[in-house]
Amino acid sequence: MGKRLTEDQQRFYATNGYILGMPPVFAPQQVSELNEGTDELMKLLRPGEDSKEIREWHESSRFLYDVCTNPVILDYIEDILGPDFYLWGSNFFIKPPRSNSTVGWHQDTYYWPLDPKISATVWLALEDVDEQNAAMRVIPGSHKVGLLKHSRSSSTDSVLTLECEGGQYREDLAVSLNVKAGAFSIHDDKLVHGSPANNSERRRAGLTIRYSSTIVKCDLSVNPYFKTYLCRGVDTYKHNPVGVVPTQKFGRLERKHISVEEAGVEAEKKLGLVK
Ligand SMILES: O=C(O)CCC(=O)C(=O)O
Repeated sequence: MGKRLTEDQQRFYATNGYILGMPPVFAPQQVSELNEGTDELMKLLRPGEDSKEIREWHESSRFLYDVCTNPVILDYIEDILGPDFYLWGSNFFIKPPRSNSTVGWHQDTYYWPLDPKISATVWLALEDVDEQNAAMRVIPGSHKVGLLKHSRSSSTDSVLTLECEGGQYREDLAVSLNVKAGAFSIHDDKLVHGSPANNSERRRAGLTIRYSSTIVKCDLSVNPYFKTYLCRGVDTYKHNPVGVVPTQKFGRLERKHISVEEAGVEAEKKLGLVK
């Protein structure tokens, strides 16, 4: 038994690469506050920007930093990543009602210049999310097949442009990660996942929070802005720059973090993802 996950749940995660069904970490009143806080962050967006631009703002907004370091969430991550891990990423995936926006099948690890591949993502629901309003879908066990070939998507509706090439995974096995407001799922960085368009009249919104074991090192030549926030344990490796905890409640982050998607094909080559 871990701090929060039973042995069966830990085994399920190891086998399938995801876990859900944990009790909500935020009660209804707190979910309202989460949504109000998210609205405050949205007010900081400039004309032409949308919620996708709110990326790594836990570095500039104490409100978001506190959500990302919620002790109950950290207990779950400790059960998965072990005693020493840091927070480094956060971003929103919001699909308004009747939105064509999709997320193509991908492995997070393809996007991240991180090594070794020992990271996990919390997908925290800001409202009830299910098949009707485009919950995230995952291919159970696909985290074990290794790094898959990705190519740049020509679909204009996909929020992410690097997508797994077809034929490498069993789409027919996909499972919908239905999550109640204030609850969350967790997925492995190598798991194949994506999400369809939101054809419902309900909004669909989630906050993703990314954590890595302290042994994980970022290639700063790809993302020079990478910052870590030790959540639990000790960082004996000291591989990465350490971030400063924000003091203002709501603030923009002017630095743009860079994933392999933005860094382009040169970074893909450098990281050995393509020849
Ligand atoms: O929310 C989604 O549709 C996709 C989220 C995602 O790709 C991720 O959490 O890595």
